[in-house]
Amino acid sequence: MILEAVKADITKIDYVDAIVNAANESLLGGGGVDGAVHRAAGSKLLEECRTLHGCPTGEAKITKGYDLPVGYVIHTVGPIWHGGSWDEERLLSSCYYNSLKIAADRGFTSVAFPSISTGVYGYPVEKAAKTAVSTVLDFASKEPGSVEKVIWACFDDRTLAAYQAEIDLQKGTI
Ligand code: AR6
Repeated sequence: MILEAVKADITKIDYVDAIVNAANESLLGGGGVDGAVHRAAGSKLLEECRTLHGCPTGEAKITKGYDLPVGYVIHTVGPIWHGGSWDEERLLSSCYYNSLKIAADRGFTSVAFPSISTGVYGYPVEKAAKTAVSTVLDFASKEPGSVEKVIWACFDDRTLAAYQAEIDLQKGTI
């Protein structure tokens, strides 16, 4: 498994099979990365999302990418941070695991994630990065040979530094 953190607008990434959207349970759009994904994909994305009837926190659903440079968007709903005692870590981990499961089932080999939950939803970025990287490595050990490359598209330097540090730390342990 190749893990990379890059500073990028995820809607511009054109070299993966799918990008992941940090959505809300309605799947009908919002601000942050969700707003950017819907703007870049065009109104057909919202039309398809309406047919999905929402998505519970921690789960994921797939749509086409429409006007995006990638073919597919995997929409997942991260937890809102309430201090850490409300199952946030397990739910964030589920977002990554379920998104990768969908990707693997479709035969995708590369996926780009945003920093799920660390914007409007308030999850501390260092904690989120730890859970994100460990879940991806756990997935790779359970489903070897499926998804080969995972990229985090980070919007700012602090987020990039957090994911880069976790990748360096956890890659050293396997
Ligand atoms: N590319 C990559 N990262 C981005 C982009 C982009 N174009 N735009 C923002 N980010 P957020 P959440 C970063 O708030 O915390 C929405 O309204 C951002 O700087 O997008 O999971 C949904 O509808 C931050 O580092 O997602 C939900 O209601 C990260 O993406 C809610 O926000 C996540 O920030 C979800 O909140």
